[in-house]
Amino acid sequence: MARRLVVIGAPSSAGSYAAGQESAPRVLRERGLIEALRASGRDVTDDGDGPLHVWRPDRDRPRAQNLGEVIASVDAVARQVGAALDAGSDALVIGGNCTIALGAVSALAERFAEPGLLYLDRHFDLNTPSTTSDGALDWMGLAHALGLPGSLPGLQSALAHIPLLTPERVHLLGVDPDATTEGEQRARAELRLVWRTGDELALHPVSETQRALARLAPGPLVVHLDVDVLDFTDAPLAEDTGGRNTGPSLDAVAESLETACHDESVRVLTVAELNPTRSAGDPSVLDRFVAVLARAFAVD
Ligand SMILES: [Mn+2]
Repeated sequence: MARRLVVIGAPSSAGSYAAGQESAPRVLRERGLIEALRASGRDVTDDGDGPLHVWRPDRDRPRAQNLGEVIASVDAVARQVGAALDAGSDALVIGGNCTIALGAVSALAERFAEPGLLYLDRHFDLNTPSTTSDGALDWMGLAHALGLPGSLPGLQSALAHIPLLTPERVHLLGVDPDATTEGEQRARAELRLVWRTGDELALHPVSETQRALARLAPGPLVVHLDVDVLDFTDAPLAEDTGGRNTGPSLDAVAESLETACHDESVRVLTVAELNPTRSAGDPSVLDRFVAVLARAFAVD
């Protein structure tokens, strides 16, 4: 029998370049997310939202903007996911920024010995305030999970362990190797991270996902989707508009998510960096995305 599913909103764009992602939980609910998940056969509880934070420039801390708000969002996700796990449920977390993955893995790490993370993202998210000047914490999450030099102690102290993850417990899919900083390139080589490109994910969404699940077995696992992994022309959902005509289609990512979420080891799916203003001219993509999430969790 399928486990129950708890839906959690993390309406924060504190770690972003600008406002927008904080409205994703509200907009997806308005487009029928909860009803679609129920229609797919799951016993769904909507646990509501964590703290609302709208991005604003942080002139006091320009290279780690809105750190306190980012930590509060990570904390709230960890608490809400933890409660879902304690009730024997799976969780779907709608962000928000990519840092929500830290909260989800942290909740698993408080309860299980060796959680893992399957990370679908155009980026490595291995930055720290010393490797990028933009100050957006939403692409510094994996650096903090892995405990890279330059990590912020305040953000790390919100995690169940330091480091939260070892490189062996992480698998990245959909990366654009050109969309990295020099610091990320050094870190990924030193850590020997296992990663596949967006082209590889586009061509082989099922087998690449199966390979990742086999490598990370037995879990339990968080699957993280930054919607910037998608070809922006096919599915204009992401804050980052750079992925035009590159990366997997929404159909390909749907196959990957369906494969992952039907695996017993996967307990949490986190969805991040969805900025609803990006699809204002093509709002049907939001309905397509809701359908993809429902298909991912559908009971066979
Ligand atoms: Mn990204």
